[in-house]
Amino acid sequence: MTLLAAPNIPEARAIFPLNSFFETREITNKQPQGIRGDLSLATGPSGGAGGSYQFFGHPNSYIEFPNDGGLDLKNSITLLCWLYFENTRAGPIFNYKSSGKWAVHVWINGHGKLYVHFRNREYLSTSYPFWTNQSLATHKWHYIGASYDYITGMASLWVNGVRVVEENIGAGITLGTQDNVRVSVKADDTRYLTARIAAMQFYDVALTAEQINKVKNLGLDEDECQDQKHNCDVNAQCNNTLGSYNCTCLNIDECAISSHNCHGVAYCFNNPGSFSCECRKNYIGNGVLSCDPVAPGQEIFSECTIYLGLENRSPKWQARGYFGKFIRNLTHLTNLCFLWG
Ligand SMILES: [Ca+2]
Ligand SMILES: [Ca+2]
Repeated sequence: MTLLAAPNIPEARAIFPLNSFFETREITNKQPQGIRGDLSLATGPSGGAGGSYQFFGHPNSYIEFPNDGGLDLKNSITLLCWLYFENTRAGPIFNYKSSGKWAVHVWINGHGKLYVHFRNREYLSTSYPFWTNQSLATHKWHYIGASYDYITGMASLWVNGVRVVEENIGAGITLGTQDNVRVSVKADDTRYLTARIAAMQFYDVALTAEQINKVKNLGLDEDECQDQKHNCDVNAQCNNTLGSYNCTCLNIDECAISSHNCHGVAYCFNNPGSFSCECRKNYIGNGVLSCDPVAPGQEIFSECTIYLGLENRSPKWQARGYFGKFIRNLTHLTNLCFLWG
C-alpha cells in the first residue's frame, strides 16, 4: 500500500482505501471510520480480491463518513476515487450532507455521466452544475474526480487523469463541505448507485493534472511481488496481500540434493523451509557437529518422547520405529536426546 505521496504532492486530508484490509477506515486513521450499511467486498481496480466495496443500489447500501471537520474542504477541493458502475442509473459518489438540502456533491447522472455541483456553505447554488459530455462505460474501472480552485474559480471534472470539463464558476465560493459525506445513497432520495468504489481521496487544494496522475494509486494495493519490491528469500514464494505481502518458503529437499550439513552418522529430514538432522541409533549429539557413540556411564531417562516431540514427528520417521530416549551425560552434565531403536 502506498501510504504517502511524493514530496511535491499535497498531503491528502483523507484517503479511504475501501478494501478488505482497511475496510471503511482512513488509511492513517486521522479521520473517523466510515459507517457502513449493506455492502460486500469486491474485486478492486488492480484486480485483487477484496480491493473495493460493492454498493447494491438500495436504500441501505451506503457508507457515511462522519465529518468532524477533517473532511471540511471549504475553499479549494479535490475529490477522487475509483469507480466501476453497473448501470446508468443515477446515484451519489461523494454526497456532502446525508439528507435534506444539497451541499457539494459528485454523482453519476441518469445518463451515466459524471456530474458535480459545487454549492456553498448555506446550501445555495452559486453556480450551475456541470457534467461530462460522454457517458462513462459501465463494467469498467474509471479513476474519476472533481476539483475547485478558490483563487481562480476554475472547477473541473476528471476522468482517468484527464481534465474532461473545465468551467469558471467564480472565485471565492465557500463550499458546503461541513456535513457528513454519503456514498451511494442520499437518505431522502430514491436514486441509489449500483457500483464498486475504491480509494476515495479528499484534498484541500485543486490538484493539477500532473498531481492527479501521481496520486492515482494512493490507497490502492501495491503488488510488491509483481513490482519486485519484496524481500522474500530466493527460495521463497512471494504472495501479494492487501496492504502488504508475505513470503512462503518453497520446500526444497535439502536431504535429496545433498545441500544439508548433517553429520556423517545422522539422518537428514526434509521440512518446509529447512531440514533437520538426527543422530542415528546409538549415537548422540546435535546431528550436525556431533554424533558420538553412546558411552558407558550415560544414564538413560524416559522424558525423551516429549523432548523430541515424537508425537509430531513425520510419518516417515515414525515408520522407522525409532523412539527417543533422554539421557544425561554424567561426565559433562549435559542433557541430550538421541535415537534408540
Ligand atoms: Ca500488496
Ligand atoms: Ca526443505
